[in-house]
Amino acid sequence: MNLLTLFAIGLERQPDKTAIEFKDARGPLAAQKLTFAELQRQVKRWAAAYVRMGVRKGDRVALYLCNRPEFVIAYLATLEVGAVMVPVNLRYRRRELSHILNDAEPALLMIEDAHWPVLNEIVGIEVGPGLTVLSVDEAESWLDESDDRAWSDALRPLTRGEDTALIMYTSGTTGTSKGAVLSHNHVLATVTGLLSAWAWQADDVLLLPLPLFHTHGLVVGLHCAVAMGATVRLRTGFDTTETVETLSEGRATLFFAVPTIYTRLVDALAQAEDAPDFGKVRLFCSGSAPLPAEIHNEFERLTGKRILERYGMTETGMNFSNPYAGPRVAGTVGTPLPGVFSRIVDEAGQDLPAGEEGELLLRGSNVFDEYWRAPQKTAESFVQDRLGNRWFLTGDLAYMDPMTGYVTLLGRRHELIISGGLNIYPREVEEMLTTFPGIEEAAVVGEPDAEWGEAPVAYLVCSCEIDEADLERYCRGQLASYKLPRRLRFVEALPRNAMGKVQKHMLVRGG
Ligand code: MCA
Ligand code: AMP
Repeated sequence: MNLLTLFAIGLERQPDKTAIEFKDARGPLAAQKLTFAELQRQVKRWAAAYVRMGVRKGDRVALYLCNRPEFVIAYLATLEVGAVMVPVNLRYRRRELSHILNDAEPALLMIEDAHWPVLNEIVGIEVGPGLTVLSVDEAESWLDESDDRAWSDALRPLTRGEDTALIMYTSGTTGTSKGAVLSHNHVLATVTGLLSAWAWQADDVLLLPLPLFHTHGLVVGLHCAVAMGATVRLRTGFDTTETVETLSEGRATLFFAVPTIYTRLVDALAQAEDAPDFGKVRLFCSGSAPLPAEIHNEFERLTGKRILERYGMTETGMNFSNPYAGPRVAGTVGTPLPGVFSRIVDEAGQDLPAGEEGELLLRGSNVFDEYWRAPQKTAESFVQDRLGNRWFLTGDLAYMDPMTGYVTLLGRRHELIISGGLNIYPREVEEMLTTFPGIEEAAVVGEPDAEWGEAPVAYLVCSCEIDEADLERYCRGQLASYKLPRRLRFVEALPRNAMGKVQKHMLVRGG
């Protein structure tokens, strides 16, 4: 089986049903509706165009797109021709984009018109000239009339479960992001696990404001919906008012979000005159970062709905979930999803008894096999047990309740900062800061933040006075703006241990 054979079930069931209902949260894109049959027709057209342009099985097709129907079409067409989709975070700027394009070496990059300036700066300079770049805003100019009829199921190359479907870039501890290689089977494991664990139904309607370039929006949201033949109300981003309206009007049965979104909803609902009626929503899910117990309980008080918290990773898809029918415990991520095996081990890699804190290790058909072209990073990320099973070292510290088996995540072994569900690796920001004239050393740490969960703060050692406005302008040109330090602290020296290593724990305030 591959993802297309799973998606065909939804399509066969109800071709005339709306697959995607799209609305731009704040921008100029026109609202659209696509039935399953129309989606399939467009996918075939685009698949024919891809092949005409030389895309072959195993080639990478990168998507640098906001949430819009063309994202879904471009992705499914990629699978249709046996190619591999590489989603690129839309907030990424020149430096991050160049890295991914050089690393993944896509044959094709799909963009929007607004991205031509940055592409013109890098293609043929920082990125090889062999890359074909197409704007989805100009699709009618690069689609041929012949594409309407050129593609048929018979042309679809044989795609096995073990073939790669996605390469998803995840922030790297080394300062640059690395690509997690996910096969059809890996993604299928997560999707089929969630379809049963969360009781997905064909008449579900998912309100999805999360970006399709991350696992949460793409795999947990879009894939499950298409596989089930359910409708997605796709939004370009999160808007509090529109979300409350849609949910109160009973136009969604499912809502998936990150904790920052629930915090904003709680703030808005607490100020509203009337209690909202979210009666039609059968499931609110939260993931990607820890949901504060206070928000969990407050949301239930305001709406009568208990959020289901779950835990996943780009490398593994979804791993743990609170139960659909059963107690949803605030501050926990529940128990392993079907087919997921876990262990909690000490520093020496020895299994710990339930109730003790250690690193969480995972194994299962959802767990990726390797990072793209990075055998060393792959080797460092797995350990083998005596039976030869490979366990993925998640870097997440966890504790399992001995009575219930529910797992609580306690933090991360490494320095990762999670801001509003987005990962920030301090090393990447530090390396960029020290390229600014006058900054000699930089240390970036996460500090608690009421809205974002955590926010990056930079400690800087400088050889001259720094103009903060200049520095901000410089940083904005280099990195996605959510990674920019929220505060700068100028210090004489960074605290270091005898080995010369920066003692970051001495810098963290309020932790
Ligand atoms: C936006 N900004 C942020 C963040 N998001 N700053 C810090 N942290 C953030 N998360 C900044 C922008 O850079 C911009 O800065 C300003 O806020 C306004 O941008 P805007 O797009 O309007 O922001 P927003 O719409 O309010 O976005 C907040 C958000 C969004 C809705 C919470 O961040 C979001 O959708 N987060 C979810 C990401 C996600 O799906 N993560 C899942 C990863 P400036 O104005 O200075 O330019 S997958 C995963 O983690 C695993 C596998 C799992 O378990 O799911
Ligand atoms: P990513 O690297 O974007 O795939 O993010 C994966 C990381 O997000 C995990 O390793 C966890 O640290 C974190 N994460 C995901 N879901 C949760 C959750 N429900 N609670 C706490 N952390 C989470």
